[in-house]
Parts: sequence; C-alpha cells; structure tokens
Amino acid sequence: ETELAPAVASILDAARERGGDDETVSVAARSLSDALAQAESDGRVPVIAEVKPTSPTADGTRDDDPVELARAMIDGGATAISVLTEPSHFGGSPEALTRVREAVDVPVLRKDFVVREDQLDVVEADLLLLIVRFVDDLEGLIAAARERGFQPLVEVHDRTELETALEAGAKLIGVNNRDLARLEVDLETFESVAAHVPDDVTLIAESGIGSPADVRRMREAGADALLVGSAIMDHAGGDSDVTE
Ligand code: IGP
Repeated sequence: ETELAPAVASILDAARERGGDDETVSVAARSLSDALAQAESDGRVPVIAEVKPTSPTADGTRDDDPVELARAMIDGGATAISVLTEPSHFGGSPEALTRVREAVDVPVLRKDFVVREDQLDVVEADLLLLIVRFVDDLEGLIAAARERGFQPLVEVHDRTELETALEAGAKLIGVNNRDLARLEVDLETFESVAAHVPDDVTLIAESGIGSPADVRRMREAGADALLVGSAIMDHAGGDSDVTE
C-alpha cells in the first residue's frame, strides 16, 4: 500500500480526532438518481459542482459566500452540489452545507473524511462521501449512513478498492482521479477502474476535470456524472457553463 501524502496524513489524523454527535440525524434525502435522470432527459451533462474554499493543492483560499456559489453553479447547469465540511485543510464547515442545502433544492453531498459512525450525525445532507481507503468497517458505515437516509457515495482509487466497495454493497461509486500519495491527477485512473464497474452501479468521475474534452473523455469511459471542484471554483463569479 502506497504511503499517504503528508497533507493527507494530517487531514486523516485531524478527522479521527473530530467528534461526532450523540443525536442521530434522520434525512429526507433528495434523490441523486432522479436528478441525474432529469439532467439526461434535459440533454445536460450531469455535473456535481463542488464548493471547496481551499485544498492542499490550491493556491489560496476563496471566501465567496457558499450559498451564492451554489446558486451560480445551479444557474450554470449543475445537477447537484458538493460542499466540503472538512475544516482543517479545505476551509469547509457543516454550517456552510446547512445553509446551501436550505437555499437550493438539488441534492447536496457532504464532502468530508468520515471515519466513524457518530461523525455521520454532524449535519444533514442528501449524499455522504465515504472514502474506502480511510474507513475500517465500510459495510457497517454504509448501513449506518443508509439508516439515517443518506445516499452513500463510496470513493475508490483502484480496482482493489473497487472490489472492496462492491463487496460492501455500494451502489453509488466515485473514482477519484487524484492519488492520495502524490496528490497528482490522472484521468486514466477513472478509465481503468470504470471498465470493471457493473451496470447497476451509478458511477461518478471525480477530480481533475477541467475542460469539455475531459468531460467527453470521462463520459465515454462510462461516467454517469462528473464531480468538478477547482475548475468551477476558479471561474466562480464568471459565467462559465460547466455543462456545455
Ligand atoms: C473535486 P477537482 O480536481 O475538480 O477540484 O476535484 C473533487 O473530486 C475533490 O475535491 C475530491 C475530494 C475528495 C476532496 C475528491 N475526493 C475527498 C476531499 C476529500
């Protein structure tokens, strides 16, 4: 197993320290598959646009209002919104997600490094990211997420992790093109994993998608939707249309 980049190791340490909540959330989730089907029937490329104030590979921090960003993303054609809630390296917060989810009516993904069940109860969201590499009891955490009403999005980086995700019963899988060892992006990651994903799984291409050519490439490799952060954050305030 490859070593984690120092930034990722420290994100993970911080995540393990973070407390959860004693009360159990119960979410009336907005369906991602309905939203994706709607986008397809409207002839739009299904994009999950991400509110990510900063990251270990970003140049600085953007302090735009998350609600305004999310609204602009939806006006630009986004099908769903992802909001970072990780505070130490991504400038995120549960409050930002709550505000966004109140302001929009599309599904909202909680983007964080959740490692334990009690950490599921921090904030209500429609979708919840679970990263295979960081979760010990994936099957247990998927079940706990579903019990609360979340649609778990299970993130993998290679075929071994894909097998783990499938065995744990994941129905919504994201392939992260960014590797957690060198933090470099390679779109071939998605292509090599996607070829082995069964048809009944909803498949999302994550990270490093920055141009219409990238979008086409991921779609041709089988992406049901694309998760785009930096390319949209870099154009936030402009009128870039991510679905063109
Ligand atoms: C978005 P990008 O390259 O478009 O900004 O990537 C998203 O895929 C990325 O932020 C991400 C991520 C994660 C962030 C993918 N998996 C896990 C934090 C945690």
